[in-house]
Amino acid sequence: MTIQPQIMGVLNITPDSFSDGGKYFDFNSAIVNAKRMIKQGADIIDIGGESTRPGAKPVSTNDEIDRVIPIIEALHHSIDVPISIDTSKPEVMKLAVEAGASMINDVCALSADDALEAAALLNVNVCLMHMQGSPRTMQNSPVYGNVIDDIKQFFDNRIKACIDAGITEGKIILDPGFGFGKNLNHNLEILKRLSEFKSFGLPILAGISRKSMIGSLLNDRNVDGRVSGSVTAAIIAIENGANIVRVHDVLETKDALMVWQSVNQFKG
Ligand code: YH5
Repeated sequence: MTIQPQIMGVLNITPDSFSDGGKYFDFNSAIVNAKRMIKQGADIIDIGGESTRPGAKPVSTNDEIDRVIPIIEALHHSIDVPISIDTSKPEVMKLAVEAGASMINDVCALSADDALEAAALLNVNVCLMHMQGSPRTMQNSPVYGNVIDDIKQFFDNRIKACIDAGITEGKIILDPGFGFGKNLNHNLEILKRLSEFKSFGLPILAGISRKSMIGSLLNDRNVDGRVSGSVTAAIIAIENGANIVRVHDVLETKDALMVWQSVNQFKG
């Protein structure tokens, strides 16, 4: 029996504009937001302290730790859904899992020095995301031979690297990385052919929510106007085999998922 699709709610921890004394406000609003997403139907909370948007400034290891670890600790003691840590840094992975995270979500697919070894030792689920290039340069005219074949090749290489490092294959989740070194046509092809990544026999995660792909399809709509487009894309991803959708708008995605599931499970 395949398990039901899961909703991963995004919790970005970035400093607010009141930098002195702002930490307290940040902490409280993060906890409130996480609890709100769980009430709305989130099955996993993905906590990230570094923005991976094109052109975003890198965050130091210490700053990332200071942002995310207290929040993971507090949530671990007050919620019962799994916590995922969105990081590429092995030190952050280690402290996050010690604080209660049970999944590593790495947009660099454990390519940083010591990341494979850290993940193997921590023995938690790991999401391997495909990215072409680096966050700074990835959207400068990305080119593929064949986008699906290239991503499959990447998954094959990273799965092998994980297994060689001692990571249990059953703990791996694959993510084609929408918007990470992909133009609109690449993103559309990946969404349409998402089921082809099921050939690895591993769960698929899709993160499309609010991304510029949705903005482009809606006449360059701003981020706030991308909810319906994002929900539609999440349901298409699920229809095409995604096991986890990473979203900002949990309530709206959950509504759509419940309607989809009712039809899907109907035996007339
Ligand atoms: C992902 O796809 N994405 S961070 C640009 C936007 C909107 C949203 C306004 N972490 C993924 O969400 N982890 C991010 O334009 C991720 N898969 C996984 N596994 C980027 C993001 C975003 C970027």
